[in-house]
Amino acid sequence: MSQDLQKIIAGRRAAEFVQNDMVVGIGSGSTIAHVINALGERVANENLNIVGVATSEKTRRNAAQLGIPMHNVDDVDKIDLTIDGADQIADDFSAIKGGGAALLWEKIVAFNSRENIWVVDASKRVPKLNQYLPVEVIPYGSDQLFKRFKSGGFHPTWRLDQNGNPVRTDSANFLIDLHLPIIESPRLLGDELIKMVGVVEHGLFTDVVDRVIIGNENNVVDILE
Ligand code: DER
Repeated sequence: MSQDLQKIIAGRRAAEFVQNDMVVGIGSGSTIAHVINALGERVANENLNIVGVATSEKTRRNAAQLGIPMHNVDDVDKIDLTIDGADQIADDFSAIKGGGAALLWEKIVAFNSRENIWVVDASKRVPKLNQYLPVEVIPYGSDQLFKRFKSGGFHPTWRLDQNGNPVRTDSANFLIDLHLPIIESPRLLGDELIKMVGVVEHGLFTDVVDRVIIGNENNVVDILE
């Protein structure tokens, strides 16, 4: 089964966890696009009554175009359920997120949610986290921070757009991707990174997820944390 088919079946299964009258945090990325499509169909065909809270401007636009009412995170009392993707999910249910440049809003929405579901294709599951780690940084002083990452052995690269310019997040910050060997302790590394002056947030998500839905070769597998 292709990776995109795995994303589709996982995304549609995740959308089934959304109930009427929920405030739903809606993640970012290509897998979540299938969740948004499924929710849009339910709003149109079942009169599903929900309010969406976006984790990126792109998600806000896509969901609104499909008829999902979207509110800002500060305009709702609480988010009942957030459904998001991930770049990698380890056996201890820590994750690396931020491949889609939305990690800061994703983490804000996740930490203001009663329940979090991650939905991924099978390729995202790994024993331990070992892919590049996005870090969102304030532009002012970011060159100095980049040099500090380099001297600290974090093997940093700038997240650049197709024109070779630094990507700007929805909060107008830059992204520096760190290229590390296997991340043995995501919590310890996250605690180290967040203390560095100029770091806004990092893409290590620990102690967040309640349920992981994986599209695999056979069918969708629900795993409770
Ligand atoms: O940035 C993120 O964490 C997004 O959820 C995204 O990177 C997920 O990847 P996908 O496009 O394969 O769903």
